[in-house]
Amino acid sequence: MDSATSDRAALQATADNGLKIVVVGGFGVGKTTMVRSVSEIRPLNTEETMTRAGEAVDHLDGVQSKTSTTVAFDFGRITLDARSVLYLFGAPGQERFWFLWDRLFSGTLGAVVLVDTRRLADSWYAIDRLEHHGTPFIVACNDFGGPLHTEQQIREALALSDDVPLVECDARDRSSSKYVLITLVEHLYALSRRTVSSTVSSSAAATRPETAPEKTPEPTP
Ligand SMILES: Nc1nc2c(ncn2[C@@H]2O[C@H](COP(=O)(O)OP(=O)(O)OP(=O)(O)O)[C@@H](O)[C@H]2O)c(=O)[nH]1
Ligand SMILES: [Mg+2]
Repeated sequence: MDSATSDRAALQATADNGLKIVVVGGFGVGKTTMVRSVSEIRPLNTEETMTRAGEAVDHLDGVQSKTSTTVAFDFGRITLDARSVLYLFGAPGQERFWFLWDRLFSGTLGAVVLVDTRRLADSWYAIDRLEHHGTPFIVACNDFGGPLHTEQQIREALALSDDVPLVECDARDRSSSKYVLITLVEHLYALSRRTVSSTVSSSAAATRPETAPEKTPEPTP
């Protein structure tokens, strides 16, 4: 098991605002790769070699070349500013580890659902769990050179509503992975602004008098 602690940028003492983000999705869609490419510290990975013993339970369709898999989670970190830090958790993708997801989602601000467009159905469960938890998410299609689908086809296949951002990325590329995280943070910001404005307008409606003030009669000429 490859585990490592930070060997680079130390966390500033002023960083007191930790924001938890989860990267989730089906088996082998590139979750560990994304956490690795974007983390400013050497990430903690829990990768284990895949053996023949797992052949009966692991679904290797489309990912036959995979030799290792995440057995717990990946962990990385990105400093946003002097006070705010993103903690990035990569979920394990194999079905036999899905029981860990619900714990991993606890306290999560938002999630990235990574998708391999050759295996769209493998992402359904992740979306289902996030919706169940009410965790906001965006969807990022990782570039495996899969079949070209239109945005509309992907939205239909994943039953995504129009307000869920859908982007393309290459998880191996740091700037591409950063772009995905920025899209998620912007989405969370937009959602929080929407919540604040709807709270303000509903409390304004609650304090408004129920009956309109009586009209003063028009003076007769
Ligand atoms: N072509 C291509 N390969 C990628 C990309 N991202 C990841 N890979 C490769 O896909 C394989 C699986 O990547 P991982 O990051 O281990 O996938 P994972 O989702 O963490 O896998 P599990 O934790 O086992 O579910 C690795 O060999 C990566 O090098 C990408 O954007 N394009
Ligand atoms: Mg992994």
